[in-house]
Amino acid sequence: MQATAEAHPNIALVKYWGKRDVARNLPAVSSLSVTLDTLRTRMTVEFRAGDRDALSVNGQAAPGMLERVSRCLDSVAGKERSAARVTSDSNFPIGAGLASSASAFAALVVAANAASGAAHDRLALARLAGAASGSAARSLYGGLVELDAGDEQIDLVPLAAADDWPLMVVVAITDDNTKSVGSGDGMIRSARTSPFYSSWLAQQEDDLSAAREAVRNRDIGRLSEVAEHNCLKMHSVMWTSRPPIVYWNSATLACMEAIRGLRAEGHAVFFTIDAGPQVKAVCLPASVDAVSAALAETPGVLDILTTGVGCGARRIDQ
Ligand code: 2P0
Repeated sequence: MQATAEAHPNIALVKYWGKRDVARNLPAVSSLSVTLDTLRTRMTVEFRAGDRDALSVNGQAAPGMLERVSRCLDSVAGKERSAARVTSDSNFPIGAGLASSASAFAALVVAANAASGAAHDRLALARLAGAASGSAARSLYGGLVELDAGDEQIDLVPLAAADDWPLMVVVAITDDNTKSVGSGDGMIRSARTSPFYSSWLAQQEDDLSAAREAVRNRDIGRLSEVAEHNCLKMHSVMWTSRPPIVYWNSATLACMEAIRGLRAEGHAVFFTIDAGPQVKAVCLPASVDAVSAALAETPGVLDILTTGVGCGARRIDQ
């Protein structure tokens, strides 16, 4: 009745921003991501006697997140399940635009599936994780993966395994506080108020097909162009929402400049930025030392995390 799973966050290179069905948490657009390696969430789920679920995150009770976790447990183990004690531990800042909800819900569904004996397959678990947090569906898979928004339900398509293309990701932490606007609320606001939202939706398929082809050809130059453009479009939608959603700070911009400078020197590197002020630089292994050094000395950068490409969520206590 107890199981522990581990999952890694993923970073979208073609972003998910917008929901077509808020109640079912279905994305309005497909997306394409890379699963990280060094960053991880470990989640233990224990079903036991009692009438209340309990959640501890990094050693502290987390009642504010419990309802979402309980709903996700219901979806995996059924509403008639026993009460659960859930213990989550992440080795990176949570709620700061580093996709902590992706690794958390991916690990949660795998642990709950094993602890309850529910026997859902990986795709079914990805759909259940996605209902809790859209990006979490992608962390069920390793390497580079596409989330197809589908008609009725999402689909997940692995494009390259973790060791098929040894990309590196350098994360520049510019602020480790919790973000002011959560992604879910931000997406709903953007869909209602940004005049650019409809263009964002209309262009996504073109970006996806370009990125898919770049991955197929292991063409980092092409991936760089489409990923930076797609990221800036998503942030343009955020900035033009009412009230505006601005996740960047001055160090975010300084990191973007540093990455452009590295590229001008011949390094294969590009940036992407999510719902937070951190900058993720994606590069080839030959450039990782130069990228880490340049970002570490960029004004306003508090810390650097370096990671390769990781595997999908899995049980780790067997
Ligand atoms: C992404 N983000 O594709 C985009 C880019 C943030 C910016 O997916 O509302 O926390 O729980 O489905 O999964 C963050 O979204 O949102 C996200 P919900 P989630 O990675």
